[in-house]
Amino acid sequence: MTTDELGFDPEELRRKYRQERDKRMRSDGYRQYVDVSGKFETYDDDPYAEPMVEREPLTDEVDVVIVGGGMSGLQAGARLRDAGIPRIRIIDRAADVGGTWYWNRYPGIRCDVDSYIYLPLLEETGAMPTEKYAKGADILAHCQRIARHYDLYSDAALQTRITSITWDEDCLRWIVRTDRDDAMKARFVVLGSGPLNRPKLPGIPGLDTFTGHAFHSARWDYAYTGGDPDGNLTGLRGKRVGIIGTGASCVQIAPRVAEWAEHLTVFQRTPSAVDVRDNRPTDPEWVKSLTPGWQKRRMVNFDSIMIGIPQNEDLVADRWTDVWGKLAVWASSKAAVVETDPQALMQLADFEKMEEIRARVDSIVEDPATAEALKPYYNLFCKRPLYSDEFLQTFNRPNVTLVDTDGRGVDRITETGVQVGDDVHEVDCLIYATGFNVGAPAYESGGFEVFGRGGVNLAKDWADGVHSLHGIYSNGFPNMFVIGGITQAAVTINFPHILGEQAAFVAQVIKRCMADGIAAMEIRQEAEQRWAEIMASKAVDRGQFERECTPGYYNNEGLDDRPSLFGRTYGGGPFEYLQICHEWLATDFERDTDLILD
Ligand code: N01
Repeated sequence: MTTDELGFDPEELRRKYRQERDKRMRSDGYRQYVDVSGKFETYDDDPYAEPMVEREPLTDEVDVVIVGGGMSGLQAGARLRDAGIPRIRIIDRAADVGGTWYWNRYPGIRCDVDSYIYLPLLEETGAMPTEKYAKGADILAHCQRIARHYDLYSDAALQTRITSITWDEDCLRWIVRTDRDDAMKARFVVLGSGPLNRPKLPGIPGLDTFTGHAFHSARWDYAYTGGDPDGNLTGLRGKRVGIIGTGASCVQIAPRVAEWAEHLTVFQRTPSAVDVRDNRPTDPEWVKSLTPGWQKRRMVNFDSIMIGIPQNEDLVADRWTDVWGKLAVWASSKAAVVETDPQALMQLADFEKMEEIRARVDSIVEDPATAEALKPYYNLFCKRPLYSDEFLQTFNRPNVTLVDTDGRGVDRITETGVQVGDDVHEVDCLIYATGFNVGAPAYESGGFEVFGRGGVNLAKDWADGVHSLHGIYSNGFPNMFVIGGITQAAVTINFPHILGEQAAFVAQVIKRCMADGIAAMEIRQEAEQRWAEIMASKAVDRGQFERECTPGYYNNEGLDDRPSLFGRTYGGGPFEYLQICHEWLATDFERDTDLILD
């Protein structure tokens, strides 16, 4: 097809994408970021908690300790309750359950996945979100609802930071130690601390010299800004505010801050792809039409479309599924007549989609230079696609400035502001919307150590790569299960769906062990070896795609030789993965495990 017929020049776009990527490549990769520890540990303080409730150290024994009260831990708790397990203890350093939705309470926060599939256990708890894209506060409330419904609060240990989890070979129990001097015993441990747990700061020179007020977006300081997640940020009146980072968090924060700050400056390294959100209230007629099992069907329908399995109906019908619909249209279009290579066809469809997103910037942002700077030049799935009907509009306000760093990032933080090139932009308040150490294993993001059989340290044991069966069970660590570990498991855009399925598998295993008097179950090395071979045979070569991408956490910041975030997952997709897990439990559990009876 000609450039005129396509409406864009693929070669010119390819050249431009590479040029933009090359500007952003840096030799330090992930090392450019700083953890919220040491001299930056106050960035990790909990701004939401009431004063800590004193309690005696726990030295009792429970059936299961669940590490983390987020979407993994809550679903594990729910499924374990369904399985009739009596003593379940969720441990979380937060003062409540909710995980990512406990910590992230910034103004404007919402989920950008359809709430009717994102919020788990809706039918079980009799809940229904009020909007297609739920507010963060509503998701947190739903997490609390799950905890109440399944009685997960009564034995929970909140505001409790685990320091170590050690397998005691004499009593065949895990000993869980915490910063509250607890030394409790647990027959089983479920690690579910989530991949978006640990905030990261940019390693910008002068980070520690700023004398104004600064915080990370995942620890919003309402004591300073006033207001709540709906806005009303009266504390920002008369203040000059800077936001560093233009990912999913900033896209939601900036419109609210702009309403209250005297001036907002947004510092951008790479523009996000921001598509239409089109949020709407839940239709009561649609709710009446639902029949039992509707949520699971909707989840499966969404995930199917997202991995290219044709469906008669698109139940979610949003911008996520629209992209894949578009690819299908392309596959049957006249472009397909001249271009039969599916990857080349996909690339053309991606170019078209991104042209649409760039045209949207022009149609909204009035200042041409600002509009140009806000246009993303990379393939759609190089970074997480975003959805907002307010973010781009924010740059038309007189009190908002975009400082585009042309891919370099901010040069320096000074005592009073942010330096880009020769200009210092003075600010009173600086908000780091710079994301998380995505995909860090539970022990790393949770800041504790795990010692398995023979005192083996999990961090050292996995230093050269995770060894597991299904990303859930690991040799050397009996009675321990990982939920949401990503590596060697499957992922979907609707992440809670996979977490829920993994939770159900783990609950089945624990139920079986308890019913059959199995004191310890440990996966055999041969089983891990077999899984590693299956993983290798199913590996999808994302190398070419990811090398062409602008750097980010999806592609190890563009340079690492380690497998990327998605490169570490099961390549056959979520449905194959779930079927394998099911079949393994039904047929191969005994072959693949060493069991010690009570
Ligand atoms: O973080 P991010 P986030 N100078 O890592 C920039 C989920 N989530 O908190 O792109 C200047 O996406 C960095 O620039 P660049 C979701 O999975 C979901 O926004 O690396 N800027 C980038 O713009 C999401 O993906 C929801 O060039 C610097 C930003 O910081 C994940 O959480 C809402 C810089 C970090 O963006 C994380 O999102 C919120 C520097 N030196 C979050 N260093 C919803 O469901 C880094 N940056 C809606």
